[in-house]
Amino acid sequence: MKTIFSGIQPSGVITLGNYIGAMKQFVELQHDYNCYFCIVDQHAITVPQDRLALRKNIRSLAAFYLAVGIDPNKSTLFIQSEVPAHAQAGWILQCIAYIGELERMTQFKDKSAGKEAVSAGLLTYPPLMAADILLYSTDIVPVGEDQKQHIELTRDLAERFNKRYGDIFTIPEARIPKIGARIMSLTDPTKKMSKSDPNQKSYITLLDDAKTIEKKVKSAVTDSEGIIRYDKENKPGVSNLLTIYSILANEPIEQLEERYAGKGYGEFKADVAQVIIDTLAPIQQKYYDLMESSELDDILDEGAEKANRVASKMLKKMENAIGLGRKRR
Ligand code: ATP
Ligand code: LTN
Repeated sequence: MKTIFSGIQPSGVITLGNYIGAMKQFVELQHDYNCYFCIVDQHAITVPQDRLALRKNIRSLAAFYLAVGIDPNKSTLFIQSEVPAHAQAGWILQCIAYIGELERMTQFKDKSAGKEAVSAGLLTYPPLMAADILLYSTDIVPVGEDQKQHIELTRDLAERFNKRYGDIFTIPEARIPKIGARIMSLTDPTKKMSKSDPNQKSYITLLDDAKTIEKKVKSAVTDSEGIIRYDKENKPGVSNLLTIYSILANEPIEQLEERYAGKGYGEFKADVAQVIIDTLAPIQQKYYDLMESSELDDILDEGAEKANRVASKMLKKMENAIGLGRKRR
């Protein structure tokens, strides 16, 4: 069975973008692959985080993984900082990576732009992500479009390591959904929807209630043409809403265009909001039940134990290949 690894940062409440671009795939893939899903808290601290909020977001993300349908009997769910091999392997891969290639990462450029104090961790984030992936001999990494460049760098680092020190890493591949790989911001449909966007109106979180969802969709930026058709270049706002509707209702975009021919944005937006509300209601119900239970801690303990077993073996292989430490008897 092939192996899948993916991670999400506990940097805020999960958005509809995270759900459509990443989590929805995870749930479908877990039946056919050996899956590891990680709460990448060490990645989250590359930008400032409030201590209490971070703790809360970690637990909340774990509950979301389960609420959307990750089955702990099929998949391994764990917290990155509870598996020390990630940081250790991340260090080794930092020593394989070149500063120039890290500076070229668009996520680094975006997140550091205009900031006075940028942490070194923001620059060395991709080798840590490479460690996450390579420690589990991952074949496939399901992610949204924005992570493609990081997976390409992971492949480069793995190939460089293999060439220098011997073939120990599997070269992973990104798996990016054909539609929904980049859900856009509701307030600026030329930017991706992001949970750390300072404008809360730009995203829908998986915990938003019906009224909030209605309001946010109603005020989503569109255009003045008044026609509901998919045209990403000229109508990014309407195209984004069509994408969301199509994926959540499982209906082709062309069919939606036909149904809404001659109808106005008001009616269309009300229906988009309803589809989102209907999708999120059962997830929210499960989420709140899980947050109350102790089941969550048992699952995370078991996940960390399994991940530690697998990851520490690969870390040893890496250290042996390079010549770190002593030869084990
Ligand atoms: P942050 O704003 O803190 O950087 P984020 O919302 O971009 O976070 P991540 O934790 O970095 O989310 O991403 C988790 C997964 O969700 C990744 O696979 C990423 O590609 C995917 N993803 C994030 N935003 C979107 C989006 N707008 N559309 C589709 N997929 C997305
Ligand atoms: N960089 C990713 C989160 C992430 C990840 C990973 C995704 C960290 N480690 C390993 C896939 C595999 C992000 O910002 N979305």
